[in-house]
Amino acid sequence: MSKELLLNPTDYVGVSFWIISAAMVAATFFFWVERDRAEGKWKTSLTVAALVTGIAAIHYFYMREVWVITGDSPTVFRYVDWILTVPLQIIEFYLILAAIAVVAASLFWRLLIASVVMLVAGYLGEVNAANANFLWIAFIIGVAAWLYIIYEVFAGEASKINADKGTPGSQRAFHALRVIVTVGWAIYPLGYLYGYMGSGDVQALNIIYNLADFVNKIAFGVVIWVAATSDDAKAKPKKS
Ligand SMILES: *C/C=C(C)/C=C/C=C(C)/C=C/C1=C(C)CCCC1(C)C
Repeated sequence: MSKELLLNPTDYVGVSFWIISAAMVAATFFFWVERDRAEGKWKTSLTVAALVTGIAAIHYFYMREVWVITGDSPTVFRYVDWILTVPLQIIEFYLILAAIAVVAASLFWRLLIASVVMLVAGYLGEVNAANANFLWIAFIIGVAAWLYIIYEVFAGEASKINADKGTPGSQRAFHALRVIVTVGWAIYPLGYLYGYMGSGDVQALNIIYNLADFVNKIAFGVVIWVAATSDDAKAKPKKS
């Protein structure tokens, strides 16, 4: 990779950092303004959606610069972004449940700890990528933590609360968020596998992670926005 000071228009990875920076800023503005249209407790959910894309926008500016100047993966900035935004998304899940029922704080902590384990394992794997054994062990630990989160939202306490007490709006949001955590989040471990164990291609790794962030941060917020601004968001939750 040649060293550059300005974004080269033929550097498609660099351009993807740039376009996603703009999309993150635009999404932040959108969620922020649309907050006015949401009812009661949904307002906080839209605020958190805006925080996620806002934090990501700042990291994307930096990541683009690291990429353009060094030609290397901006691994540190990427994981600093994830360690801030993934827990915020866990808070989103929890807020949706808490809007409809009394939810044990321990559920929140279990999801939070699992997400931190997933990211710390992934980070250690990536910064020690020269060690193939370590790369695999980190991957397996990361995937195990991710599967635990999936279990919790499909079969555990979180899913039961939602099935029993949710309003149609909150249930739709919860279903869509489950799809994001399962299908959307799956892009990340696939990127890790392909980028380190498959092609060893730093460009592919960054394109895949960038695409994943675009989907998982912006679509995640849009799902919340749909629920927050739909008419039945105004409906009262069922009494248990
Ligand atoms: C906004 C950023 C998000 C939603 C980041 C999510 C990241 C993941 C779901 C990462 C998952 C990984 C594994 C499941 C295995 C180990 C490697 C990781 C960290 C890429």
